Amino acid sequence: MQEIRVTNYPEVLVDRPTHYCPGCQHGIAHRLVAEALTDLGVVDKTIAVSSIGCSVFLYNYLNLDTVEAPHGRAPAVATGVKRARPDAVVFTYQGDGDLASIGMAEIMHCANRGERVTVIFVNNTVYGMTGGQMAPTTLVGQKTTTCPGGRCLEREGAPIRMSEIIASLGGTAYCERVAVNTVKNVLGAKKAIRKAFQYQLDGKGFSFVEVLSTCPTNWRMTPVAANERVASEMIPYFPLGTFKDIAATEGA
Ligand SMILES: Cc1ncc(C[n+]2csc(CCOP(=O)(O)OP(=O)(O)O)c2C)c(N)n1
Ligand code: SF4
Repeated sequence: MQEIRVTNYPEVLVDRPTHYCPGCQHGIAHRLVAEALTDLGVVDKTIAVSSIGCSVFLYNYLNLDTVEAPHGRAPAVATGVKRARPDAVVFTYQGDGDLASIGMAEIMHCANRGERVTVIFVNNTVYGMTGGQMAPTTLVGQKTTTCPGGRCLEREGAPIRMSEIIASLGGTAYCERVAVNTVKNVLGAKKAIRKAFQYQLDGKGFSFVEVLSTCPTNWRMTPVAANERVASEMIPYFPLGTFKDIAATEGA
């Protein structure tokens, strides 16, 4: 079989085989982060904080100084890194199990304090790495290994919409939810990620981008069907858009 090599990628993105499953969109999110940092010319002063989940190996794909945080604690680790190195561009990269479950307290307080860090939140509605258990973001009726009959509203409550919560906190400067299921949405996601880093560089406050993402393996779907599910099931419940932009409210 002929090997297909992609060559027009930013230097900070490492040329190596991926461990992500076919159709997983973590790779697209990695590339968009790499492009945004490259466009802004801040690769050399960026420190990533990777979390626990399928993206635990973020440092294998992005040639950046990286700190590995315990499960859910990336916003607390990023707080320490940024306060120790205020000139660095600091970001966390977290899944929905990591950020919205075990790490719920850390993300809330980090945003509320207005830490000058950026959070890339990859929401695929399951715990991917550990075998597809129910996450706080699992949709009502969605079958997972811990709710094989589907998430039940009465029993497990409604899926948590993190962007809406983060936008309500005083320290948040910018909060947007994006998807990478179409070319148009990928371009929108790139713009949002770049803007989030720009706000950090401008010292505006905490910036947060939620990326709706697929997990074909644990959704038990083909990559194509999983991509279609983003539009048919995820976006109706997790609407795309800007939930807070301090520049808009300041008239800047
Ligand atoms: C303290 C602790 N509890 C539980 C785990 C097991 N664990 C590893 S990854 C993970 C869930 C990750 O899911 P998510 O954050 O949604 O990321 P994804 O794998 O879907 O990208 C869990 C529960 C752990 N590593 N450490
Ligand atoms: S298990 Fe899901 S989130 Fe993890 S690499 Fe595979 S598709 Fe991606």
